[in-house]
Amino acid sequence: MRSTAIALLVLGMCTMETWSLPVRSVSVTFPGDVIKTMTDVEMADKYLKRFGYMETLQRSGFQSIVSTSKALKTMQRQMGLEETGMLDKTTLDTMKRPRCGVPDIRSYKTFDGDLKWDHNPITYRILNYSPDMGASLTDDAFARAFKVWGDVVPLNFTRQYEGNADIMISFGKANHGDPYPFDGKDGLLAHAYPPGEGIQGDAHFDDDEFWTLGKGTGYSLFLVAAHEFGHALGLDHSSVRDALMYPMYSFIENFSLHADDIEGIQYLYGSKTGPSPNPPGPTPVTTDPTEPDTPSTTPTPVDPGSDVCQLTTFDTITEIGNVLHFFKDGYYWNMPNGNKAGAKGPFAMSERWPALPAKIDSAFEDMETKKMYFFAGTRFWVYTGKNVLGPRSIEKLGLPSSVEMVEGSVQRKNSKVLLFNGENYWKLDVKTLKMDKGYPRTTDSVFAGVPIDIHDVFQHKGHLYFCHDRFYWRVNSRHQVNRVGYIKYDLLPCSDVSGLQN
Ligand SMILES: [Ca+2]
Ligand SMILES: [Ca+2]
Ligand SMILES: [Zn+2]
Ligand SMILES: [Zn+2]
Repeated sequence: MRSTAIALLVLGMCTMETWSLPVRSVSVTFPGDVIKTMTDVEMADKYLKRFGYMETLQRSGFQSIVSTSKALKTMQRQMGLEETGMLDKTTLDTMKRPRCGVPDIRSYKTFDGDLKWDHNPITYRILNYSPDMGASLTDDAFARAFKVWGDVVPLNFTRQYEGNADIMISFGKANHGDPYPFDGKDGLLAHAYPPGEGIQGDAHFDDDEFWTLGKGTGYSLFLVAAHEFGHALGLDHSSVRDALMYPMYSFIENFSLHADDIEGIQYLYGSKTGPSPNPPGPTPVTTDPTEPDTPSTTPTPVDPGSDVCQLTTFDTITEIGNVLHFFKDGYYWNMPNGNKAGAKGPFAMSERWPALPAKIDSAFEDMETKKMYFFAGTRFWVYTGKNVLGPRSIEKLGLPSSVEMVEGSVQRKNSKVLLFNGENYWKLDVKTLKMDKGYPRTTDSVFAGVPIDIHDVFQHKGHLYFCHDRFYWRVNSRHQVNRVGYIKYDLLPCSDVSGLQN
């Protein structure tokens, strides 16, 4: 019975392929290119067939108009739009939004029996990684995505590092080894197969997308994975707009499952019983600023004997002599490039820079003069070797009195230093200590995609790094975010995986 269902399912999904046979004189090369040359009607036709709203049989004339209108109404109902049966603007716009590649209407739905896993724990394996996110951040996103479901049903998920797992997770572009190619940037983001043997249960992510934590630019790997794992556990798309299983992507910062998702998964697997009755509530998401900038009123002194990997955030990070330095509560560590043994330290700041307070907000080294600039609150200090100037008020640099701290300072070319505060940044000429005209500018208008609530900015190996909570957003020379990751696991050689949940 099960194998029949799977065979039919595969058949049903394969029909998706028929539309891409050259119906007209459209040459199928890259799906993204095809879309550009298609008219809206053709695009809609393709969409309705691809996502299961319309048979792929070619009809003509009146019959075709009737079936298209009916399919449009079904699609509009599914998406929570007004059921006009017409290809209106709202419907077209909805069709153009990024979404999951799994059809909304599946042809095997009429068969008895639900596709679900008959064993527990369910195993998964991560076959490869996207270049956009650090491996540990990716591992963490997938683990959290499984936990979303594991919190409400009696299922456990075990990661496997080799061999065949129930849910094989991979990133791929365009043709990636199954009959449902991805389509370049945007459009289809990912797809997953319902439970079963072989490719069933597997989840594929389009590696032409930019995968991130979802704040700012890119798609949240966690949210898309949580949705796809819903399919991998046997769920279909929901027509409830706020449900995780709604087919369209939208970013939610404080994610929690919708009652519709919980009802769906508990219908398949029952509700969670036992000693820890986790009420369906907000699932902790590490993109939350769970550790907002600790103000200096509550300093947490670091035990000098302690390991840098026990820390989650730093007061500031900066390169001194091309070596990254990590500052926290009066101590600092440095991380020589390629030092496998780990960070050196902690060293007491008071020995090297005795004039400084324990908690600094920002620092940079002037590349030309090798002077060190430190910022704490509204004051700054300049160290030339052992000699110190300051503290002086940051207002002297031309910052308005409303600026209470410099959260990030980074030197660029020609003695120009960018000073960051809140959503803004200024450009300082470090030779004249005068501010350039035309500032402040809003940070995200220039560095698109970095979060607005950054608490540190530094430069490392030619890239800018914007920090928020434990994470960094790396920006290339064209001001584009090209990687997101954990500071601890990418810039420090920490490997304590348990720390991921802290
Ligand atoms: Ca599988
Ligand atoms: Ca895509
Ligand atoms: Zn989906
Ligand atoms: Zn695939």
